[in-house]
Amino acid sequence: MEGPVEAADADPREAPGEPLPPGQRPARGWPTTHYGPVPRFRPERWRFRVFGATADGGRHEWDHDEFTALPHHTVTAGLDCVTRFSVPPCEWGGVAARTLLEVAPPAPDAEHVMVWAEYGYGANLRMADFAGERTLFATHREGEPITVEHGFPVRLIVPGLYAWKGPKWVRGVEYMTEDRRGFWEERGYHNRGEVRREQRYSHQEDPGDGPG
Ligand SMILES: Nc1nc2c(c(=O)[nH]1)N[C@H]1C(S)=C(S)[C@@H](COP(=O)(O)O)O[C@H]1N2
Ligand SMILES: [Mo]
Repeated sequence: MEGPVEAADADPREAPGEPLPPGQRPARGWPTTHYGPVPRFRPERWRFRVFGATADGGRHEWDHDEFTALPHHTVTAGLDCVTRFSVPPCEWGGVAARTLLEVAPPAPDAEHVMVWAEYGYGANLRMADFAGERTLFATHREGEPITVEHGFPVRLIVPGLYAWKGPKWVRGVEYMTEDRRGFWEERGYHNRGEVRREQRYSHQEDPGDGPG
């Protein structure tokens, strides 16, 4: 049975020193974890795109100056890798997913999104998780621009979900009327990935958790 859709942002770790989520251990420093090479940022070519099931059927596009001029929000959150290390909470700054939903509204039946990064990496999210008030397209960490290894110019932070749900080097968001698995979700990770519930692997999915 599909339960009521609640955002995963009830992450208790809003402050440093909170206990780690179940099954996690502290990371040493801040490791760099990703599949494939680190992309080069070309500001003149870079665009952030919102497309798919938009309210007006069109697509929205921002260059780097336009994207970074969108309203700035901060969120305190850690990173929880499904391979069991956790990076303690820190302050992220950037563009709230809710801001994007306001300036580029989705069609009413768009209940899922795919967040696309360089090289075709994508992570699918429920619209309810994407629209959580702490979901952030981070450009800054502790007031400094994030480094290229950690996702410059833009990475997604989704408090409460495992960190693979937060692509680094984001290039766009696709609003979807039907769910589709992203890069790691196709390779055995859980379609939802909620940290509190240790939703690590696809074999743990209940009916309704994934597109099948
Ligand atoms: N584009 C892209 N984003 C990605 C990944 C990736 O392979 N490609 N890996 C994810 C995983 S599994 C983790 S744990 C975090 C790690 O972020 P960090 O390197 O900043 O610690 O990035 C996530 N974002
Ligand atoms: Mo990860």
